[in-house]
Amino acid sequence: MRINGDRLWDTLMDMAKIGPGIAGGNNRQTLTDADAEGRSLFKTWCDKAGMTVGVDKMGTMFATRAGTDPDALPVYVGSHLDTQPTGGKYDGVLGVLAALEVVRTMNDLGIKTKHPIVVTNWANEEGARFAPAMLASGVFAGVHTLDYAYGRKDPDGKTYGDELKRIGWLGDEEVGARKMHAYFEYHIEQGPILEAADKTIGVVTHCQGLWWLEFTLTGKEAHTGSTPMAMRVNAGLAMSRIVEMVQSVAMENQPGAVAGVGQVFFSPNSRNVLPGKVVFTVDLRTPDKEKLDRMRAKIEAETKKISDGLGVGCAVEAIGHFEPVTFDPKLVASVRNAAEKLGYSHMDIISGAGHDACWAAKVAPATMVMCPCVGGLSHNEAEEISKEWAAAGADVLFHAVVETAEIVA
Ligand code: HGY
Ligand code: MN
Ligand code: MN
Repeated sequence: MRINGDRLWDTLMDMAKIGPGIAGGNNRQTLTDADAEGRSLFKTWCDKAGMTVGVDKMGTMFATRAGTDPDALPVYVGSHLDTQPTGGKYDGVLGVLAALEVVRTMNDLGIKTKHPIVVTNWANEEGARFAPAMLASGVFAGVHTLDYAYGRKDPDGKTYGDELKRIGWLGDEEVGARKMHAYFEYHIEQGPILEAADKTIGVVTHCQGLWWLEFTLTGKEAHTGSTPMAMRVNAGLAMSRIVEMVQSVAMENQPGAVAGVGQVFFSPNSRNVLPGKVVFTVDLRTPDKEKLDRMRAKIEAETKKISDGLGVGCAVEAIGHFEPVTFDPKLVASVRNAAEKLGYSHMDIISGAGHDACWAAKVAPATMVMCPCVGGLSHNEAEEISKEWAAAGADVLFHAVVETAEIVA
């Protein structure tokens, strides 16, 4: 039993037409009109596959294929359709559309399972527009309140709650009311390990933990031309020294730790005005909980020395966090056995990127399947996978999901 790789690939390419980027990828950021369009297309496909679509108060979509036992908790299979501003065509999208392909294949083969199957599109996995990442699955797992989530603002000051209403995808289901028998997520690796090892399947045993630390530095707006160097309260200089220090802390903690800065805001952001305010986020990750917290403490202690030394005000707020995750050994084994049975090369792997599965794992047995991506590149419009890789991971997902959902006929 195999999925239909051509149909999966065509479905991926159809979705990729919505919210196109400028360099072959996608810009389908959460709660934008492009996201709304992608959601509608996904719902059309789910309706055609005979599924019933429900939406919760965070806008997460749940498409149900009935099981034979209405009392049996469903097996959830999903990921996210929202993308980074310069995202690829596969990050998240592959997991949602491969889950749809699992159902389409079950329909083709007339497979019945005891447990229902629920194909899931989590809202705002990326956290690019509204921080933190995995916001909707975080509310689902009870990590964030609905009010906190609704109040999250994008760089233009728009709130999550208002934007969800505006695009017409505010659902009526209580977030987290659904109970899961198991959760599976299929995702591109977003790193170089599988391709370098020439393995087709990643059997994901763990996911590394994360801190997103938002730094607000307060300097003194002044003329970049007429202000003597000794008179400057230079928040931009403080930022650059902190970014350099963060790099050193990560390098001191090799192997198995990463840290960096992807987003910086200068205010007033004028070429000839020293910034009065600099806001940036440090993204810090490692699979080792003790190391994660030790690195955070070191970065914050060093930051104080740097900002005090320059007379720059400094506030640090943790705006995102999850501890390293251990996925469910039984489900991990079902993925490994499926890869073995199907004859796909595979290796155990720790996920470098965060996923909705990290929060699902707090409320249900959860695990992931991974396929390689070309050059390990992701969060870049040039993100690429092969059609064969896409289909192989979906085959493994299909077998692991159907086994967990208990075939009846
Ligand atoms: O940040 C992450 O790891 C994910 O791509 N949102
Ligand atoms: Mn993703
Ligand atoms: Mn991503």
